[in-house]
Amino acid sequence: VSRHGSPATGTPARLDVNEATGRLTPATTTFARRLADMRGMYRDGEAEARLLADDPLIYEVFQYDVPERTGELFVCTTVLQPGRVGDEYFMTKGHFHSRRDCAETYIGLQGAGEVMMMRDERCETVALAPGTVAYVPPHYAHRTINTGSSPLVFLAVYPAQAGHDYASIEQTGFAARLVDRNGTPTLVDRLAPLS
Ligand code: PAN
Ligand code: ZN
Repeated sequence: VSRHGSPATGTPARLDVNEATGRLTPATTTFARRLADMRGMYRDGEAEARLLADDPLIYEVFQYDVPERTGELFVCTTVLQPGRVGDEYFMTKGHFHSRRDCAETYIGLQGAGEVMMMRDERCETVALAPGTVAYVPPHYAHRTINTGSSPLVFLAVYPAQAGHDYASIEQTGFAARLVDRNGTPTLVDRLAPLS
């Protein structure tokens, strides 16, 4: 999936965000990730295999592209569906920025979830909901997790030169996972036994 489409011209623009659906207009790149696009990222392989029969939509991204040069900002929305693979909540793939010195902000619009951030194999989470902003500092890998029962919608703004390093996360994952333990989102080690 290509992360970037044709860049907008860099002229003043007004973007409309539909806070209910998460759709950003105009968006010059949109992409969706289904479970099959993130095989192996959830802990419970049997639950994953069962769900793959239907291959549910996990999330969609609507992005307004700008030239990828220093000083420009990408703006995009993400709509992350509610659900679980086994006891693990639906989540984004997650990534480091290729340019590790680039930060990001997430602005919550709908639903409830957590942003997991990791540096040097240590994970922490920050809650994301309407009216909150999660700040992702430089050097932190980041992934969003929907702990609610409706879509989690948020707006992201990040430097145009940031780039996305998915490979590091595909190889080793995050050091922690967010799982449902009797209805409570609980942070566990990535290798914690299945409940
Ligand atoms: C976000 C994410 C978006 C989808 O826009 O790209 O939520 O997650 P993945 O990129 O991990 O699939 C962002 O952090 N951009 O830099
Ligand atoms: Zn990012």
